[in-house]
Amino acid sequence: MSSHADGRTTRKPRRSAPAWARRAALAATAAGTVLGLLAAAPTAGASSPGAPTAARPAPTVAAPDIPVANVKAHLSQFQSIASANGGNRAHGRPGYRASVDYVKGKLDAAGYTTRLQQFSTGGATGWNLIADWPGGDPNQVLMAGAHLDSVSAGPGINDNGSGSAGILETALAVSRAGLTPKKHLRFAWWGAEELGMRGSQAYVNSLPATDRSKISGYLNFDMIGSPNPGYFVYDDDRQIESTFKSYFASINVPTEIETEGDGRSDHAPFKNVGVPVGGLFSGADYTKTSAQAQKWGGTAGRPFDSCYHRSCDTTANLSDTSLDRNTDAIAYAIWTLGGSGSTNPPTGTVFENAADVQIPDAGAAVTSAVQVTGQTGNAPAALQVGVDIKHTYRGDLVIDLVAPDGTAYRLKNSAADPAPNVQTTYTVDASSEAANGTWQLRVQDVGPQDTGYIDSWKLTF
Ligand code: DTR
Ligand code: CA
Ligand code: ZN
Ligand code: ZN
Repeated sequence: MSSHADGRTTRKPRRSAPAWARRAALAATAAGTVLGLLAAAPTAGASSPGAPTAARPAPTVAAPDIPVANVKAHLSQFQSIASANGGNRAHGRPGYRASVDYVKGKLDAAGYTTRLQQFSTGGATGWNLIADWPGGDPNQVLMAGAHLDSVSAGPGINDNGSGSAGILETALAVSRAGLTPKKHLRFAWWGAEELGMRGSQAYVNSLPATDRSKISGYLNFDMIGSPNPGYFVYDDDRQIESTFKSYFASINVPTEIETEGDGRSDHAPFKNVGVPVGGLFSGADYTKTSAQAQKWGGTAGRPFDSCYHRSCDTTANLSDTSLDRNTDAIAYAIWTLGGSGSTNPPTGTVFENAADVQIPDAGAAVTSAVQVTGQTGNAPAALQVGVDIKHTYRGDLVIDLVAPDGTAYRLKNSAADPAPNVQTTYTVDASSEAANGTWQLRVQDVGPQDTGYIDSWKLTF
């Protein structure tokens, strides 16, 4: 337990080993891609630039078990918001914007770069909330999305508070883990889906073709907590589909292909422009068959969600099991499809500075420089920035890479993240920068209490 001048106290939750261990085995086998946080192992004493060093790959890490209680806490917030705003969270009503503000506040505190995209439809103003996790290859963007609006008839807790809360808690888990995936992660909460996917369509329409082609996959989550649940997997992109199927196979839950889905949720605008899509669905107002009840439990002859688009779509209209399984599947897909960064030591020339630089508590930024020489042309589009900072509360730290011409690239935002140390490798698109010159790592501690120092950092060309 540590305490801070502002009264913050932090206790690191203990992680349940068995579930985590099971997922570690899954991540290492089923998906064929393993996940590693590449912790650059600083070379003792090497401070002269240019001395080639190789980073040792860190052990692979599996996706975390997302606590379903955290997901339900977000749903309770959505319920309270609806209750305080006319009973719904519909497009054009105050409950929708209040829902956006709640989600945005959580993400800003967790170190995401967020933005609101405004659009008009149905005679009212709507907003999409877009949240980028700093780092990762900007040319390979993995997106996860869910519509945040409800129908006007009710609070929309399953449709689609469940998907919205599921990707929110997964995004917060990414922050808690300090994940540095190979791909750039982007999360999105859509407006006006119930009017016909208007928010997600506005987003896709706003994307230049070059940016669309950078989206390696869009994962959609619309209704993932239905009270009489089915476990449906979208069958659009084979890799995404098999990733989700691998997860459910690992927990011995059979799945079916989602056949109703085409065109019926926010993946449609992405699919229509050629982006690989996938997602999960627990069923709406059509009826669960006897065969389905045999494999999934629940009640045959009844709808998967009998409160679909009704006022009874409240926090009482949920299956915790469905919510838990589907949210864990979301995390597994983000960790797996997001990629690990290389688990092999980076090749190329390494420029390192291992001199310790003290970071003043809640004070001015400090810098550590490396002199890059002997390179030709510009820096790479996937420049590897290995960082080793010892600090007792990494959430206090803001970290930038500063190119020789002064251009700053944000590597890490401050966040409510009590874990110690930043020992990871960031990937930066520095292709517009001349390689040779003085590069700097700039670090600022913006939070009271807790101190630390730059132990070492390196650039690999
Ligand atoms: N249109 C969605 C509910 C819905 C119905 N079928 C599917 C299939 C796949 C995803 C979502 C849906 C809504 O009412 O928000
Ligand atoms: Ca869980
Ligand atoms: Zn709906
Ligand atoms: Zn929906």
